[in-house]
Amino acid sequence: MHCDQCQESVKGTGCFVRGVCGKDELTAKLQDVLIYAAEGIALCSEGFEGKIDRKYGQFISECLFVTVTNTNFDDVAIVEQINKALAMRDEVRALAGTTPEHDAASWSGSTREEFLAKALTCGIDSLSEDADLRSLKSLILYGIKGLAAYTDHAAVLGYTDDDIYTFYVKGLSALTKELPADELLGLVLETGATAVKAMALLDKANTETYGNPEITTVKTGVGTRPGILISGHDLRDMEDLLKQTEGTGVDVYTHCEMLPAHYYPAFKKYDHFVGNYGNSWWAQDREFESFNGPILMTTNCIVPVRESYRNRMFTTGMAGWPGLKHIPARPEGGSKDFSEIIELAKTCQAPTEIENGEIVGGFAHTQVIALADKVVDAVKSGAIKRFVVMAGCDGRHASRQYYTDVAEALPQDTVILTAGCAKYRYNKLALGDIGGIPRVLDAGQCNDSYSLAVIAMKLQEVFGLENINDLPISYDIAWYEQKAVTVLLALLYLGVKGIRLGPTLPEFLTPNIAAAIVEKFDLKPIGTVEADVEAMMLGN
Ligand code: SF4
Ligand code: SF3
Repeated sequence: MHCDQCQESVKGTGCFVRGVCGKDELTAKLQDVLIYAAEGIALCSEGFEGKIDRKYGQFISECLFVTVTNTNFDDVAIVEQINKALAMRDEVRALAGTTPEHDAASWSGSTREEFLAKALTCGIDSLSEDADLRSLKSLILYGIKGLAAYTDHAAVLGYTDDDIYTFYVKGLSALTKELPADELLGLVLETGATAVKAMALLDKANTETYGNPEITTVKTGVGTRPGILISGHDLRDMEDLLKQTEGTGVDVYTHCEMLPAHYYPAFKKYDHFVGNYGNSWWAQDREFESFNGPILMTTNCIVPVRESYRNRMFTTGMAGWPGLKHIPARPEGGSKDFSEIIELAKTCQAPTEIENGEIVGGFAHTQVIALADKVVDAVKSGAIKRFVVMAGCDGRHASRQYYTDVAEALPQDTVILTAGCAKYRYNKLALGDIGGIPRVLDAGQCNDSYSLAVIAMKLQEVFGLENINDLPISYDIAWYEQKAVTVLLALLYLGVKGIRLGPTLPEFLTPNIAAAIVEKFDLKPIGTVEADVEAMMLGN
């Protein structure tokens, strides 16, 4: 195996023997083959000038999502997905009536062993013999993986954008071709453009389905009834679970990236939707243990499952862990069936309390724009000197203490705009408010980073500025998995310059490619807390 797609990859090399995330060699290889099978569908779709049928586009979203860090570790499920992908590829090829030259369009296999043998020739090292070209292709692939996850969430709610599927064809088939660096760089930017489309689509899907997020206070303590803990990013699963638990005597709690579900008007009517339990994904093993009741993982991030809660943990959608019960997809027009989880919850003890406080959030673009007058007045009067966007992912490394320290070190006249699980590094600190505006404005999940871009564009309009970089906004982004790569590419595409990225720059960027991106976009690695806070306050 060779995997370097996340921030926690083994330094200097990527993961070769076993992932730091817990992904073993066989799973990693099967995931490579699944990507290769998706590339085959893309290649065969070129015959239709990229106008891929939605059925295939949506299926590619799912294949890519399966391979996002910490989503699916279940070899049986991945083998099944590869077989489906090969069948789809053959279907598309037959419709096109021609077979592209590349092996991805024609190889065959059906067993786990055949797929593992295939993996020897189709991992990330096969993308190119040239390290810089391979680096650019990796950036495109990881960007597409992240946007595929967002596109899948939107599709679950019935929202699609054919341009995104058309880009899958272009972007994924490009990975199988020898292309010059400038063409690949163009595709990197196109990935950013498509990332914006995917996030805008998901924003529309979420807000039209569940309403616009509103300022909300979420409790972090527990009640006396048994509970179900739901994690990941899938709001439709949240809806199904809340409906099915109503009147059962079972409470529902969010974990990690599901916290923002509390901000949506559609979910506020449920009295048994009581609060958020715990912190960001990497602390889940301890928190799932003390939760006492069933846990439902709707997407990433799963960490290696402990025996103590294995028999009360479930996956659904693209998520998977070997041996865990997987709740099947919802039938056309119907709902998923969570009755087994609910019955199990009734037999469990109430959660053990690990904290008892509050988190305030719900500052997606509509809510912030509703406060625009107040915000603009505060900027004009000097009460707010600067906004610092600290969105992105959280992770295990101690070096991420940097983000807590920056949040604490920023002057009182700054406001932090956040989204994604990165927020857990500072969203429980008592950072106060500025004339009633909290100093941490949480827009929601990682995909809601789109909201932060919308807010920036709105402020640019209100202040009559020509350039988005003239706003008093600094960007200090944390990344971990591929959705954060997508968010970063989206921000770069929107013209945002001077972003700080940490805790380290991606391993998959070679020095040459990193230097090219740094020069073009003024992207910078994080430095010390003191130096970065000082520089940001000076607009650097
Ligand atoms: Fe390593 Fe990250 Fe890949 Fe897991 S996802 S194998 S930690 S690079
Ligand atoms: Fe977090 Fe996994 Fe990326 Fe959605 S839950 S942001 S890391």
